[in-house]
Amino acid sequence: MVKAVAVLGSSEGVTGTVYFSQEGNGPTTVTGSLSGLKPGHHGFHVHALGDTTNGCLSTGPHFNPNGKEHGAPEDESRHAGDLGNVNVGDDGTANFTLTDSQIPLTGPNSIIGRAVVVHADPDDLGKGGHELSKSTGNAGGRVACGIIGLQG
Ligand SMILES: [Cu+2]
Ligand SMILES: [Zn+2]
Repeated sequence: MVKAVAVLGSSEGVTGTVYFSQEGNGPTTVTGSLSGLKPGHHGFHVHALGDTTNGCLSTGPHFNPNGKEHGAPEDESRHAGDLGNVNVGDDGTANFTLTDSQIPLTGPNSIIGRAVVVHADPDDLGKGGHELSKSTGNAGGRVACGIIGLQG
């Protein structure tokens, strides 16, 4: 079992923790809790870089080792980092668990040392018809992020 964690923060008061675990070559389980967000859907992705020297802006584009277009987690064609949306309740918090097969914690496409990013707006999953739909899901600004590091 390989485990990882990202502690999210932002200048806008958003906080959270996202845990990752993977057994062998199986899918990765992602369990997160976030607070301080506006209610509704927020795009949630793994971005390519674990660099926050200029805040969440420095984390680069969506992690995309296979050169695909942006999509939904269940789509055949998607960025590996496309984890869809998290749904934030009226109290500004979200608690969620998902499993995904494109974000391993070992091997050449490992997400260790990259970043998780929460966006201001919903991810349209590539289907919004906006000029950014096929690259970012038009999910707006980056309101919180954290670097994914190994956990014991
Ligand atoms: Cu993103
Ligand atoms: Zn994407």
